[in-house]
Amino acid sequence: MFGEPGKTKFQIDLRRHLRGQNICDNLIHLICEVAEASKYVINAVRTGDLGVAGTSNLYGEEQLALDVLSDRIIKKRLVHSGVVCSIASEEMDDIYKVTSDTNGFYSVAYDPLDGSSLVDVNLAVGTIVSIYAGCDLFQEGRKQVAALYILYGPRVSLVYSVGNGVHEFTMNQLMEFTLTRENVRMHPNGNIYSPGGQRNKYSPGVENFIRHLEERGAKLRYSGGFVPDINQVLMKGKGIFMYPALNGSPNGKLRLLFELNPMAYLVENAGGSATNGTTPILDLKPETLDQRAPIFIGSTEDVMKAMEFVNS
Ligand code: AFP
Repeated sequence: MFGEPGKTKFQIDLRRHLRGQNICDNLIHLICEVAEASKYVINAVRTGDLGVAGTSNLYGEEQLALDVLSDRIIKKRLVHSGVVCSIASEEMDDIYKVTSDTNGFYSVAYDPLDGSSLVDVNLAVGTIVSIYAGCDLFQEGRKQVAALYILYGPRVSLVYSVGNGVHEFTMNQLMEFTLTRENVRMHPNGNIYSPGGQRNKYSPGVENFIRHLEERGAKLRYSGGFVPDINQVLMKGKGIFMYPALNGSPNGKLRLLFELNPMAYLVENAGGSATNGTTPILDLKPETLDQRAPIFIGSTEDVMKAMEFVNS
């Protein structure tokens, strides 16, 4: 797709690749602005203060300084991008209205530093971004026009889709994102599983599903970070991540706007599936900012099998 003369795939930078996606310039600009902001988040993660910021977010969770700092970095970039009308962040209590101008503008829902509690034990964390056309952030996930994440691991990678395949970029020594995987595809089933939450709170159906996976020889792979755990399933092209309903938490833990919709959009665009156990994640109607849902996401046959067990 990008066999430019004299350029190998690995020299294709993010902006050049986006220009080949038949999307409007404002969306290209917005995605590149998020990529630029991630460079400042990286610096904060690598060198920032882990002290508690002293504030708490919508969910009553204490905000680490890094959460607050990362949120400030990304929000500032979005506000000044000139193409965003509404912003929602997992770290903000309400939607932030940038402008009432809606012509050609976008709405962005993001988790600035998902898994931030893992930074002080040096595990991978990430930024998750969901983009809609117009100013309504309560659209079904299937109406996203783009979704991306940046994974701050041993290497820094950026994975995006605008509905035309899923593509991975890796940051080089000049802090440029260059293409490393194009049109990532999921196999119909896999041999790894990521079981979120506490197993003693699983339903019998989920317990039986996990036993089925283990009898099939599947291996448990779970870091506690949504971005690295999903990235593993996506880049290996197989397997399933789940954060199911738990006894006492019927909607699980993960947030629909900031975590589930963008990851479901990416995995479906790679040929995988994502469901809450009965309905595709992307078809759920968001009603509130803090809405949560159970999730089974990854290889389609594994997700379908999970639904069989959960609904048996
Ligand atoms: P934090 O952002 O509070 O660290 O939570 C991370 C997360 O939302 C998501 O990244 C993980 O998949 C999930 O929580 C892990 O939750 P458990 O620790 O309950 O398995």
